[in-house]
Amino acid sequence: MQEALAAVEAGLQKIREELTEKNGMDPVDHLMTRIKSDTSMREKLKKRGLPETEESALNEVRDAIGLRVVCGFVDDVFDMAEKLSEIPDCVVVEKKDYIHRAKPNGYRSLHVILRYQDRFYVEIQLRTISMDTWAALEHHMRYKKDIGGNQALIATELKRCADELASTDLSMQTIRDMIMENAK
Ligand code: 0O2
Repeated sequence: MQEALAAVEAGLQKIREELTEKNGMDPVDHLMTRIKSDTSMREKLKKRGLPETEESALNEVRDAIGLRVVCGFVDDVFDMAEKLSEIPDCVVVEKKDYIHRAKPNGYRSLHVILRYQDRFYVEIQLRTISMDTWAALEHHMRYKKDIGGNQALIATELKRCADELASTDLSMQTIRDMIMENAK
């Protein structure tokens, strides 16, 4: 698994360098990687009613190896995603675009599943800094067991924040486009 993670990370760095060279700006703010812990994998298999075997962990769960690419701007997310098929030994097997079609709770991100050397699935989550901030805070709050109060109001407010951040992302993209246009 470490080999697959390292290969995909190297592929992403190469794409990042190419786009930096082309656009004169680094598309990536930061990149995070993780291999799912044994406990977390067992919990996921149990939740899905799957046997807790290596076979299930490798073939039924597709995020044992995960990378998160956090970009400054929405266009950077899609520019990076478009090039993922260029990573050696990898095939894109699935794309879930929760940016153009956000989840009902407001979650936005682009998820791409790669298959490395026909052996491992690798999940890449690509999103902007704003989307990442919202996801991190929402995830943190979701796991607060003692969350009380008006659940419906909390969900509505979280969704409103996600939509406002998405609107800000679009404005920031427009500002960058104007700056780039002027710089030509
Ligand atoms: P963790 O702890 O982050 O790994 P699957 O991943 O196959 O079980 P699904 O729902 O088809 O299931 O996958 P999807 O929609 O691509 O989501 C996978 C991952 O995206 C999640 O992994 C989260 O990391 C993230 N995600 C999806 N929806 C939300 C959301 O509403 N809020 C936040 N904060 N993150 C989300 P895990 O395994 O659920 O969790």
